[in-house]
Amino acid sequence: MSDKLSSSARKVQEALKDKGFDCTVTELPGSTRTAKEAAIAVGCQVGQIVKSLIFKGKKSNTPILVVASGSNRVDVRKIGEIVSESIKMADADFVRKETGFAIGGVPPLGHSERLKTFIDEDLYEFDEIWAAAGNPHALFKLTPDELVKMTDGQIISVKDDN
Ligand code: 5CA
Repeated sequence: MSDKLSSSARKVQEALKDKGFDCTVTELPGSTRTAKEAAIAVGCQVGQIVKSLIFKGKKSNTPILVVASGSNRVDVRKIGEIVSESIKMADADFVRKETGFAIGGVPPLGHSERLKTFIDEDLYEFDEIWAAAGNPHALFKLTPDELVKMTDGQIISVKDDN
């Protein structure tokens, strides 16, 4: 029941409901702080975990959300080419400010501001995937199509092949 969720997870559950998604946030006893821990907690492959990573333009400071498969390392050069600016990983304070959530629980929706978003094409290898839901114990299950709809992101290759 959503009234048993902690406030950070409830924020995500409400964002899902407001946007018309029939996804249920679950808070688990074990840690879901990392993609590996999250995969163990729900019994799926690491690749099925959606990492919601915040980057920023080195000059503009524009926040960029990359939702990546848990088994992929993001190649910042690929994203940088598309946005025509070098980007770097954001620090914890920037993540908190731009999303309203702390690292380890950043969800793909429900942020303070709308974020320019890129989606890892490899997530389409799976019928079902799992995303963070506000804190390092909360997840929800969704489909890649739902992820695209809820983020309005662009599907690209983000994987660092090196
Ligand atoms: N709940 C899990 C599974 S959904 C989760 O949020 N995983 S995550 O990968 O999306 O978020 C953790 C990510 O935050 C790490 O992969 C790492 O890229 C990033 N991160 C961890 N520590 C820091 C830090 N100090 N500064 C910036 N980014 C960090």
